[in-house]
Amino acid sequence: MKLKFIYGDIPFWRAEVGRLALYFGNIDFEDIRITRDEFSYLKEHGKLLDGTSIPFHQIPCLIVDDVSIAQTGAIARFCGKLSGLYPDNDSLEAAKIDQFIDFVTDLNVLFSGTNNISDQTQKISARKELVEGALYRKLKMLENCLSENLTWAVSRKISIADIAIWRLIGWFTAGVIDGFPKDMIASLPKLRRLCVAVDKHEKIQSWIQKTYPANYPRGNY
Ligand SMILES: N[C@@H](CCC(=O)N[C@@H](CS)C(=O)NCC(=O)O)C(=O)O
Repeated sequence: MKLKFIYGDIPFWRAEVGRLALYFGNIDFEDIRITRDEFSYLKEHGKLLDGTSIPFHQIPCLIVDDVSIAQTGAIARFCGKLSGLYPDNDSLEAAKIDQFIDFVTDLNVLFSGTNNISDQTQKISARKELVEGALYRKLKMLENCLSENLTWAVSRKISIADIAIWRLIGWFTAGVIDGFPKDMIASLPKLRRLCVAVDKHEKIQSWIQKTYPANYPRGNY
């Protein structure tokens, strides 16, 4: 099976959850990082310049032989099944993981609402309100869903849920989003512990060395 993973040249959670799942399983894939111009083209045409289909005109997209698969969650599950970071015969365990992936999407969508505010002062104030209100409320829910006795979100072993949570929280707390403070999860110890554990994992560290720019701001846990 030939795999091509298509996304931009940034370690955004939507891409990292799939790329890292493949890397964890030592599964060969072509890590295609498109340019801004190529992104504009695919948004308009639903394909790459070489004709590769991009179903919903969005990335990430995974090409499996000649079949194009879209949607972050679908790709993450597919890659996770190949690598053992997602079960292929335990529906309950799978659903437990799915709920976290979907929750990470919800958090992302909550943030995205502030992106359309063109006035910078209004944007920052909307984000501050979000961080202190709806977003923090959601983060506390996430904290409450984590167990005292487990390092990882779902079981005694790392899954695609942990990778998705780690990268989204890493982005939120890296100090790269205007209006988002670096100490956003300071009072959420289980979430911090999970993020630190993912960040320290040897496979994650090796991927970071291999693909992240030096001193890339990964977040504050
Ligand atoms: N529902 C999609 C959303 C993906 C998404 O919004 N991707 C962004 C890049 S991070 C994109 O392609 N935006 C272009 C657009 O929506 O036109 C998923 O889960 O993968």
